[in-house]
Amino acid sequence: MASFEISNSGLVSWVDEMKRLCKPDSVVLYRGTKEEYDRLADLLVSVGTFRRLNPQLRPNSFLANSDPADTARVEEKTFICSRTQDDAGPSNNWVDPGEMKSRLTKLFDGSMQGRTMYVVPYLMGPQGSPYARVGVELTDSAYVVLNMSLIARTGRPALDALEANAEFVRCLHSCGRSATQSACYAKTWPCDPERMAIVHFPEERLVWSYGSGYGGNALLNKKCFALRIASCIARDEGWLAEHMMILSVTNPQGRKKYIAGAFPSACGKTNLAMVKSSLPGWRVKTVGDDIAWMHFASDGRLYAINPEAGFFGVAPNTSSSSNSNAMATFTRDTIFTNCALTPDGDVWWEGIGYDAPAGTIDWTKQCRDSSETSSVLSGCKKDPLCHPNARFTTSAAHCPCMDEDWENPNGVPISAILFGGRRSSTIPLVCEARSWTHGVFLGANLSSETTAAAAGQVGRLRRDPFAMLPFCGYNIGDYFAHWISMGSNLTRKLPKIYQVNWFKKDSDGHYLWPGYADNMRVLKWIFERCEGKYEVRSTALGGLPYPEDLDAVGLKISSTDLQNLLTVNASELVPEIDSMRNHLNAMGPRVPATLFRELAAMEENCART
Ligand code: GTP
Ligand code: SPV
Ligand code: MN
Repeated sequence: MASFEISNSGLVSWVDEMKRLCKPDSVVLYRGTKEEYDRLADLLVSVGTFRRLNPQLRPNSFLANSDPADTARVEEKTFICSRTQDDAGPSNNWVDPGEMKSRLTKLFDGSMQGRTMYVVPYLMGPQGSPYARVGVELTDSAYVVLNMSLIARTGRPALDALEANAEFVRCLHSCGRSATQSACYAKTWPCDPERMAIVHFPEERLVWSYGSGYGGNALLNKKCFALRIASCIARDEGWLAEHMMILSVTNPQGRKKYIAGAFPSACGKTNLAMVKSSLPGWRVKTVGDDIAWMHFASDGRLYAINPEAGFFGVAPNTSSSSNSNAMATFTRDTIFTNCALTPDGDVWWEGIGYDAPAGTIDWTKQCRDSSETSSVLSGCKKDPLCHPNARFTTSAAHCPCMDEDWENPNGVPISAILFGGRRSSTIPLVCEARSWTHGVFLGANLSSETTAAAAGQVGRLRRDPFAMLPFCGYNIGDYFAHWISMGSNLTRKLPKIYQVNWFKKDSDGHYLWPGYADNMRVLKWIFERCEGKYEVRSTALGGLPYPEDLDAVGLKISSTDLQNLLTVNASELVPEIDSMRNHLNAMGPRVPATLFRELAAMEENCART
């Protein structure tokens, strides 16, 4: 370790200990330089994990195709091993930390043999921000190193902080090794699907992840640190670590407001954060697309930083018409995972806006033997060519719509908070909470039809409180109480809270709302509500816009459909209330009584209308 020239004694001894456990062939410090990035990318090309895309079409970009058994977060294999089961709460898998350590020690023992252990220091948050935090990931995956290098601030800023003996979150990751994995995938995408375990020890600010090389299972800075561990730190220190995008809206007069929004995985955060306004004179810019760390400052306002430095975004359905800013961001220097490959060496996915050229190879065909060389023609095969959770990994530096203040060390002041999910019925396009506590009630009951971002069934309705069900690192009842307490200081200027739903469907199963650029119309109404404009129509769910107040100029939608979007139907609310009650009960005895009072009030309101 002396060759690392790092004096942080905690880091030196931890790396030594983990090296003795995992037994890598060598240990390499990643300093975040372009030379190291290029060298590792070349290495991944040489072993077949990466395919270099056509440099004329997509300079310095790569396609990786994962083992089909390792394509998304594995929630059943994710654990919060706090000292007591009560502290993990009813929404998390829990095993006694001592027992889990001894189980995992067996898996990590020698797991890096024949591989390099990379030491990746990174900073979460803008350089110089008092709210930024340091993490170090030890990983045997060069793919992980390169992804982290695009989405986090690796190298210098973190090394400087470590030299100054900063505290850091320890993240250990190994792809592991499965006896049953096919030889070709074992070479290009090592993993151990049968024994995957993504494990958090919150009191120790420690993460151990074994057996998966994909996304949030392996890029431990993201969900593991910035949400699960950070939510525990935030509870202890009085701030919020949230699964939220952050954007700015500027009106035609040049006034700007910042809005944060929690939507479950693959429910529209990236698209909203980068949205191109459909309304003349209105402009949206991006601060972050997935995670917000928020604190109340001395002026009483809530400020947010984006702890990340890039995007790990959903590829399918990203097109020049749905998200041209994302398309412009990943024109170069990007890692694509589980997309299809065109014959001219570019990526393709369903919903990219044009047909797959003849000879396009689907995401599973990357690793093949001589008998399996078939290329797939668009339309000849039922299965999608691109995996539904295929992703692009790219740096915010290339994004054309970043807000001027996205790296402001103090963060940006939040005027409104949105909660949204995929609900084909019941939930209107937008609805305003009556108070902070009512907003917390709406957040605590947030629900969505499940998506491909997590392994398991897609399209099943589930409650996903604050879009944090898979990411809250402690007892969810305590988390609700923490949110309520954040709003109980009367000197604070609290953001307004809204529930939104871009996904309501008509009886034929078509989306009622065009979404994407037209979501600007909802942002405009919210922006102007924050300035005291308009009245709301009071319903059992909250305050709805009067249809004439929602800017519909140029909107191609019938007045019946608009009416449908801006209505809450009492007959739908009755089962909704039952489902909310079941959910709050299932979240255990630590759910604050206030939330049950909100539920009772809603039930009364519903009975009256
Ligand atoms: P994570 O990265 O998993 O946290 O997802 P996310 O919340 O950032 O979701 P993202 O913006 O990537 O969107 C996921 C999927 O929803 C994509 O296929 C989008 O095209 C689709 N989507 C996003 N916004 C809208 C919308 O307004 N309407 C409709 N119909 N689909 C949308
Ligand atoms: C999510 O699932 O919410 C993501 C992708 O943002 S992952 O990083 O894999 O968790
Ligand atoms: Mn996410």
